[in-house]
Amino acid sequence: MEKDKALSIVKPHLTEKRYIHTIGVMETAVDLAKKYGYDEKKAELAAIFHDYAKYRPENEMKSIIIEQKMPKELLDFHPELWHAPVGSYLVKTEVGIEDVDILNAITYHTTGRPNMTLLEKIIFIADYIEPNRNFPGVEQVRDLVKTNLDGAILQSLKNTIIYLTKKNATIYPDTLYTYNYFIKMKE
Ligand code: DGI
Ligand code: FE
Ligand code: FE
Ligand code: FE
Repeated sequence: MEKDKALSIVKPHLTEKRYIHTIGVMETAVDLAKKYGYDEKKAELAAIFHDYAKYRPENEMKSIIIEQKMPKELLDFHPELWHAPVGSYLVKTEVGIEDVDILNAITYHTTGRPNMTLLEKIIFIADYIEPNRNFPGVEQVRDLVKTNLDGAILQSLKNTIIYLTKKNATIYPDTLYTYNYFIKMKE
């Protein structure tokens, strides 16, 4: 699918701010695909659709998680996590994107997972560092990504885990598994 077509499909599903974020993720993902040697068009498409389900009503997402037999555990954690796997499902069923690499990059863009593919890594970190983001520590991650993609992901996970613990939020197991995976890789 062409970029302009994809953007016109996703736009009505997003707020203005989220659409600007999506453009930022798209441009960052294409840059990273160039840098780390991945299909730029696939990275572009995955980025455009990564937050497709961000504004779906919680009850709709919940039904999809149950009906599609996604991990039930999701329902015990914050609904903010649901838009990633549900988005992947809706991008397949509503938009007609069948590419499993793209669908997995959408599914895992919020928590990551151990053994991420290059595309999953690109979308995960592009979502974190795109130019409109201003989390504490994002500059350090932007620097790291220039030389060390895995190191940048690990740092972003550390920042997210610290942020969640400060809020007394629960941490989804995949987030911790992903963190553990990248820590062990350094050993
Ligand atoms: O959708 P975006 O805002 O672009 O970014 P995202 O899909 O990475 O989701 C970000 C939100 O999800 C952010 O507020 C942090 C939260 N999050 C990430 N990992 C976890 C988490 N929330 C909980 N409760 N547990 C997690 O493990
Ligand atoms: Fe998201
Ligand atoms: Fe993210
Ligand atoms: Fe996002």
